[in-house]
Amino acid sequence: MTEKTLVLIKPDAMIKQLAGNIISDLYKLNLEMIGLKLVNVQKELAEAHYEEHKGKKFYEGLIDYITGKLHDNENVIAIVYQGEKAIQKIREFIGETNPDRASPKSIRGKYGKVHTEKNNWHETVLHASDSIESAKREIDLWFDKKELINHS
Ligand code: 3AN
Repeated sequence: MTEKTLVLIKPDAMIKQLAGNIISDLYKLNLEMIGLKLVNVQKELAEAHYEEHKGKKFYEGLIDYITGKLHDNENVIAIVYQGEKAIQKIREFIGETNPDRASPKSIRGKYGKVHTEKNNWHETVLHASDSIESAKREIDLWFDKKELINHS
């Protein structure tokens, strides 16, 4: 089934200048890129994006992370991909949420980090939607319809 999904190249990846390598690797999944932009992430957007985690012990750290407070860089690259099994393909590519458990071949296995000194905060390099429903909600949050190619 053709799906759309949202990918965010997070502040840690941006500060480490990994964006080019990551996009290059993503081409290998044979998906179509239908939207891309650099976003200066404000608190409102971060809170809306991570609303399901509100109240969890890592929530405040997560908001600080995605708004760039932890890396002194609040810009992320947001990309929408479309294609057969796009959600599953990209989730496999990025690896498990905990970088210490992620496959060494995955992006989180290669570049992610668990900060034991900061309450086990997970530096996870990329965000990718985990279901059709969350992809729809997240794409609507991060993009205007007219910013996507061939939107329907
Ligand atoms: P994923 O990004 O794999 O979809 P979510 O949605 O459960 O994972 O979590 C969103 C983000 O919250 C993760 N990318 C990670 O940065 C952070 N996170 C999730 N679980 C934990 C945890 N147990 N401890 C610290 N940070 C976490």
